Amino acid sequence: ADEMYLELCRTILNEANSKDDRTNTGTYSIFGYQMRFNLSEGFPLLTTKKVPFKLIVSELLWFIKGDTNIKYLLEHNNHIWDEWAFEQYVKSADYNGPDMTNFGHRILTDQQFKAQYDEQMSLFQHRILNDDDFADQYGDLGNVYGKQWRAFNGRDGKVVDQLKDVIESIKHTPSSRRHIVSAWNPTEIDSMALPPCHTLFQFYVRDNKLSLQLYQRSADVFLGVPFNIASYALLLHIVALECNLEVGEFVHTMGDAHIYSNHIEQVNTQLERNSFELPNIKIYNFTSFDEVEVEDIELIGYQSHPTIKAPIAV
Ligand code: THF
Repeated sequence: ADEMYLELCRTILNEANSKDDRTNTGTYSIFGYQMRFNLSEGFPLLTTKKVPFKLIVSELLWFIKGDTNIKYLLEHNNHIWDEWAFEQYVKSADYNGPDMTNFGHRILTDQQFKAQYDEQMSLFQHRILNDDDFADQYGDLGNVYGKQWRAFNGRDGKVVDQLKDVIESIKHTPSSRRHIVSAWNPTEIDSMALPPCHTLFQFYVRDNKLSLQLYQRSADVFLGVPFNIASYALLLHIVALECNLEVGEFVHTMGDAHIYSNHIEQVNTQLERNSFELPNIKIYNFTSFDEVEVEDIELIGYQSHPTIKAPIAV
């Protein structure tokens, strides 16, 4: 798995041109790329840096439950979506602390501001966890993945549980070419904290094996992609278990695949490392795809190089 990923990094470093982006961080970007992971060879969690698997699990289970409020993530010590909820809060009339405009950039260069930000963020997290009304109002990211997967709003008030429906269709018409879940709802893009990066996925069944392909419109190769690979591989395991199928391949197709200019050093560090053997996963007490809990998922035999820290672009 690492080889596939490191090859993507090398390709971007060798071929990409610099490109401006929404976050004003600057990226090296290519358009159109595909990786394939055969899940029978092991679970594709990168070993050339430590990837926090627990965070991937709680984020995926949060999507599967149809939840869009970061409260669940905070209860699981998962902070990967905090900035997007915080951004909505500090832009609202209810926020009256120090000015947080452009916090994503300012925390990188201004120590004094970073201290103010940390304090405000910690107050914010505390309130999300302890004040239900506040959490309802400011913990919610809008109509993001969980909403689209489980309750996609369609024509004439029709609400579609795409994930449940696709599982039914895999069970009843495995050979179908319509096993699709779309997180991209054009009528609701303006009501999301961030339009979905993982736009659409499709399942495929052959020889009793279930495969999944993801189309990701925008791929943050250093921080996001290692999460995304493991997350969809885990989703494939869960759906395969639900449908009584073996796991096949995870195919990862990307649109704008980019390395942020402030991640280049980190990528070079990772490129110098040799991979370890892949871990495996086990899912215990399985009853139904949407009743899996964090404790039911075990990662076995994960050996990795150390973490490589990098700032997230907001
Ligand atoms: N925004 C950007 N710029 N990149 C993304 O990958 C991204 N995501 C989600 C939403 N917006 C995004 C959030 N996913 C980390 C990993 C995934 C994220 C957000 C943050 C991250 O910082 N990972 C660290 C560890 C973090 C920790 O330990 O708390 C790492 O080293 O892997 C696209 O899915």
